[in-house]
Amino acid sequence: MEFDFLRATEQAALFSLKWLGQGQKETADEAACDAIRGMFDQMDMRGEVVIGEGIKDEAPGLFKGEQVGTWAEGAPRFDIALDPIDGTTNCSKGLPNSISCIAAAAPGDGTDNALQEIPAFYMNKLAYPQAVRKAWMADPSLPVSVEAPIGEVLKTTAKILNKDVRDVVVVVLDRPRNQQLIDDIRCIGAQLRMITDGDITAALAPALNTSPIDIYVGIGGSPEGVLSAAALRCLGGGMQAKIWPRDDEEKKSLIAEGWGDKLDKVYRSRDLAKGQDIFFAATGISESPLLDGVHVKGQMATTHSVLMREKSQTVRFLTTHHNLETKHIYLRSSR
Ligand code: FBP
Repeated sequence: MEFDFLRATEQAALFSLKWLGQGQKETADEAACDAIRGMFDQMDMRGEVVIGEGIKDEAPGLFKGEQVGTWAEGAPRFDIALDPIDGTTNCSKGLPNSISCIAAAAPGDGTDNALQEIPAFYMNKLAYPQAVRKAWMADPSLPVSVEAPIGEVLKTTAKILNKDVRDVVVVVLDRPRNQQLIDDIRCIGAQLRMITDGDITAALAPALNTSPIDIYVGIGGSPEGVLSAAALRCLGGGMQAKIWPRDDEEKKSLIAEGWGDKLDKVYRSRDLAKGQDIFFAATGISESPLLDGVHVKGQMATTHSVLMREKSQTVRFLTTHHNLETKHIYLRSSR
């Protein structure tokens, strides 16, 4: 079953590729959605989208509440979070850092969703490597917290990783709302790498042995936060996140919807991705710190993907060669 989630992100990457660099982000997103839906239609599961698209920019998408899979009797139940393209702007400009990704988690016996829906646009996030998570779990008084001053977080991280603060590499989404954070990181002398879009790969990077990035911090999309949390649970890294209302209007509407008592809550990865049997699959569209992009030569396309499972913490990186003359991409639109 988990390989079918990977096939879905592969299909999305392949089918949206013709839009890479073409300046039409909605069309690219639509293509990726069509390919994911098409693959879901083939899958014997009872899936429900709990985190879909559309909330941030009214993108065409797979929406919350949509039932996917065959829903055959006895088929496994999954709550699904997905981002058919994270980094749609990057994809439309042909810039690095666009991926297609899906997280799936089997709900437990309780009534709660296995993947936590967050009705706010943004969360303030802090993602860190396994060593930092373990040190913090052993001593929760350490200032490894999305609420702690960033200087303290970076000094503590440096100590745990046995580095100087100036060698700690921090990624932040380049947005005015993150400016104070950016100034503080510069002031403390850590290495700053800003990204224009696509903060799922940035949040996963600290937990990858292959990446020079130690910390991802700052305010980015909430759905992306839940997807990152699911993957970090598979990778053994950690994340904390707090709802960040954009303005008073959003704050009021969150309170009116009954989220008032959650505005001060610090969500850990296991609060955002709390199901049993969590999978995370992603395929690169353009190259990123997590995955290389799709390469095409004549009729052959090569995709680079990752498939992870929380239960065993097995992380598979897959390079797949597709013969475009014989490959069938299942699409919902041509069902
Ligand atoms: P999209 O691909 O949906 O456009 O998201 C890109 C992204 O950069 C996310 O990775 C990030 O979490 C979010 O947008 C930040 O939101 P905003 O662009 O509104 O600051």
